Amino acid sequence: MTATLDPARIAPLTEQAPTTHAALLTWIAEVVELTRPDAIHWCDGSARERAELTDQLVEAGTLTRLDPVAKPNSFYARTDPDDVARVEDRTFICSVDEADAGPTNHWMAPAEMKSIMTELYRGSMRGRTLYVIPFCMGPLDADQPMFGVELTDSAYVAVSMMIMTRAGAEVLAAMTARGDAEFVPCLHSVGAPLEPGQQDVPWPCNTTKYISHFPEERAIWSYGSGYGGNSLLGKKCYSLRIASAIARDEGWLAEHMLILKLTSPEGRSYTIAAAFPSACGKTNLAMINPTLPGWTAEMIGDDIAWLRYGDDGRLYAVNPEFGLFGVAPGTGWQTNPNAMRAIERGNAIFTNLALTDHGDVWWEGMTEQPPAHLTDWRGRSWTPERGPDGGSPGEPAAHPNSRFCFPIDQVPVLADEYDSPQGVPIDAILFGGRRKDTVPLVSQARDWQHGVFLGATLSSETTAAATGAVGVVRRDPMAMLPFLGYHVGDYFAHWLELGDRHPTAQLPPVFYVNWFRRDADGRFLWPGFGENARVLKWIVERLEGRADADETPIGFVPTADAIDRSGLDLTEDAVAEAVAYRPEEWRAEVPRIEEWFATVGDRLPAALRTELERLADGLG
Ligand code: GTP
Ligand code: SPV
Ligand code: MN
Repeated sequence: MTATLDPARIAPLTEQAPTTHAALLTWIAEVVELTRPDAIHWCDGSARERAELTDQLVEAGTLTRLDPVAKPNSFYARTDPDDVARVEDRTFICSVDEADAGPTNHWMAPAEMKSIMTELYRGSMRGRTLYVIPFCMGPLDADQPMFGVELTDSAYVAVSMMIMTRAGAEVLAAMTARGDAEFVPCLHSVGAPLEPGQQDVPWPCNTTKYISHFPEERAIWSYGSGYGGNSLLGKKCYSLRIASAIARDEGWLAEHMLILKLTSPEGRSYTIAAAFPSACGKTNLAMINPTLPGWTAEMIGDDIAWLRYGDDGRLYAVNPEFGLFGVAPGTGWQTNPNAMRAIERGNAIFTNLALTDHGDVWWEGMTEQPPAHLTDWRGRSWTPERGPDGGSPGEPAAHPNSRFCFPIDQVPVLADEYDSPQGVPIDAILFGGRRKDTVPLVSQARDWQHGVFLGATLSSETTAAATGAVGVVRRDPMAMLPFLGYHVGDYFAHWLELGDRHPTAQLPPVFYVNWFRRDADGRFLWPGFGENARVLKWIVERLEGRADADETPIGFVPTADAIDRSGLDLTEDAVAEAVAYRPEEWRAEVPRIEEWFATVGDRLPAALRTELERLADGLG
């Protein structure tokens, strides 16, 4: 429902609102007063609404409709070239006390941030429509549904949030029915007001960007960017940064993890939660098409997991999201056929890919050979030989952080439990990173404390998922470095003490994987993707107490013959290279871990220092 606003009078807003939720109406009135939109639209989440909004976005030049036969009901968006990824240097945790944001977050005092952003928001929605998006992270029939409301002046954000979250009229009704339920207010503006008669640009945004979180207040203010994690505020901002602060207070975990259900040829099922940094393989593992006969894999989540205790003392995982916002490059019929099938079903929004001459999309890795001609992600004519007009020959046609976005129920291997309000009990936790060397294909922690140490010292090369340099090794604790809502040392303590939060706690075994180790010529030592099922098989055999391993100072490492090579064109020596534990590499790693722990400072739990000493002693 859209209503035009008289800027001098807020009353029509509340009179026409499809809710009586008092706190929500008060907040919206304040935002309208401040940002001065021309109209307000209450998102109901209907198919008709999606058609209206996508039509408008096509008209505005933000979206291009793709060929309806190849990609039904699907659209393509090209962003401003300066708005292509999360902006970690513009992301702030505005805790009351600076010390609570910790050494890994940018901080500003809440009052100071609010005064700066209030001035930015003043009149920032002029000439635009304010979209009200009531949403729920996780199932609506949970004991405690996790509500949020995003107010945004971007229709692209509105249609994307409708895919990524449970959102619309049903959520609003549930909020009202629960006696004006509490919700996380999420304010977003692209920061590009329009003067009367001013022509809009296809991708409005602002060079000034702030992605701000108020963890005590449980509120989010975002300004200046229309891109993914910066603007779809239910995702990283709510479900990780704010939720991690809630989880600490309530005794659970909000993690950057995929959730995967695996069934062995004997019919035994196991559920795995795995934390890898951005663009390090979560979506691909979540949708794995196992190459080992008899194994099946089903997806529950591909990016975020909320882990809470069940009555039995096990950790149960819920995927708070309702859609996928996945890295496109590298996704093809060979690597991720399940994603390709999901995309073929349509209803997708693609961002920063290349366009074919037939109104379809293409990206590096989709097919071995690119089409003879494309329009690249910046709208330039592109050929495989010359690259883009005005650019250089090697330049990719799709941006390395280009993304597909589609509803979760289009995943052909979706597990029935994906929508379960109780979640699914977790049998193993995996950590993983992108390392050329040092870290073996797979290893197993000795116990929970050692597992927390592996997570706390996780390292990975930076990727295009965030702005800044790519390929630089950094510590990315539990793959949460950019997503922690509080002090990293307190977060480690929370993980270590998790077992004390339930009388019969049964914490799962922890493993550490690295699909990205390379040989001297820079080639991957391990084929990855569907072949990762062989590593999962070893993990399952460890859970069942059946697989061989060597005990080393970094934990249990498989013997080369413990990894199933049947049907794989790889020698045992090659597998030995991939799984090798090399003490000299780890000796070089110890001072890097020491340096990282020094950064964490005096809130580093002593148990982690003990684990580091144990590693150093073991290495001799
Ligand atoms: P975010 O959505 O940013 O959190 O990323 P993600 O962790 O879901 O990563 P994703 O699965 O999208 O993979 C990122 C990139 O790594 C893609 O280009 C993949 O093709 C590539 N990749 C994923 N799994 C493997 C693997 O097993 N081996 C190799 N070599 N590459 C992989
Ligand atoms: C990530 O960067 O980890 C993502 C993409 O999953 S974004 O939604 O932009 O955060
Ligand atoms: Mn992610």
